[in-house]
Amino acid sequence: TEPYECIVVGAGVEGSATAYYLAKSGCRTLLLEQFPLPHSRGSSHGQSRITRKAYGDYDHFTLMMKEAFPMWETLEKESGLTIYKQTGMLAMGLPDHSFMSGTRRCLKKHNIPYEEIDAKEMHRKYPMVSFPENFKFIIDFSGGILRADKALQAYHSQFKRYGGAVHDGEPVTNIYPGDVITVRTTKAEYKTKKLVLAVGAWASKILPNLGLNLPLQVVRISVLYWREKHPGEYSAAKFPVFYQENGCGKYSVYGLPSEEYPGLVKICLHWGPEVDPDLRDKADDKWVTETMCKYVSDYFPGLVPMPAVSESCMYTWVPGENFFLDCHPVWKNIVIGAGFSGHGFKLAPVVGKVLGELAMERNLSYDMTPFKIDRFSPKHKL
Ligand code: PYC
Repeated sequence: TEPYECIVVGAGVEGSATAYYLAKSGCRTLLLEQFPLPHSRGSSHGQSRITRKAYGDYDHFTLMMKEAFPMWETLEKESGLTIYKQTGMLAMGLPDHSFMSGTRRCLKKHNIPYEEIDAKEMHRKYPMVSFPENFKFIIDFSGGILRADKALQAYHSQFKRYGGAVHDGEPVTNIYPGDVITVRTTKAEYKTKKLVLAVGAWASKILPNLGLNLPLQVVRISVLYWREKHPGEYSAAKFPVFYQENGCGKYSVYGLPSEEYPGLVKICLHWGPEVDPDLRDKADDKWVTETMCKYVSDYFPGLVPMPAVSESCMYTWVPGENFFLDCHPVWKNIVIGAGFSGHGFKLAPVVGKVLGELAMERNLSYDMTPFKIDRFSPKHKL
């Protein structure tokens, strides 16, 4: 049979967005996923993710988010599914904290509507939380919730509608690079002209086989849900999503209103123990729960300070939190998307577009300097 024009490995949100972009651009594409879909073993499962334009000092992510918002809207229209719910996004901290000053500067520079309030106004608007008096609060009005499960469903349905094929429950066992790449799985052998690897936490295991030893660290995230003492007090109608850089010492904290499970608010530490992605739930995360119990008890008087539900997820962390979006340094027809560092979901439409542009050798929509593979070690040993 004719080789595929492109194979995308990994049907998490980044791979699925890439496959969608490729199929929509007329490229004959196969999307391979190791687990039967849908599954909760990677980093794209669950029902909610934060979206926002506030991005500290990262101008390039704010610019990408300006395009991601209308792209999510297009996906909603195409699929008929509701993915985004606006709640606003609250950033809090000391006024001169780098995330606060960076966010203020960046939102102003890019003409993004926001409001900055002091503790008194904060207490008037959101009496259900109690942060220190010397804190400032920035509300990015664009912020809100992305319904993660609906987003994946929409990408898969639209990818298929544009002619793409999804083979799930089919792990890749070998990749043989060349002008035509051979991809062997547990079930078949495929030929393709272009390959996109968007394998999430498994990048740490797969990329070294292609000579790439990137600084990727996989951590387990405890996704914790806390019960409201008065049901509805932290509902999306009353309370926004929030992100507090360094909310717990060197670790950040984020949260979403009681929306996904009625009566339960999602508040999590933005870090966790290092894990092997195949042994995710073996990690000892007691310290994470203890840290978060104290945080919730200190700042959320309306929540029971013991988690009611605990789920798990993984981040694939890169120092500096810029992703890898680049071609393999030797085999240019292998495109890599990796290291989404716990903040990639909201950016998936743009990531998918850029990885698709790299695969199709199109002009790139963004300056890709921050995302280059060789930024850590220009000379890869291959
Ligand atoms: O990027 O806003 C974010 C985020 C929150 C939790 C994980 N990532």
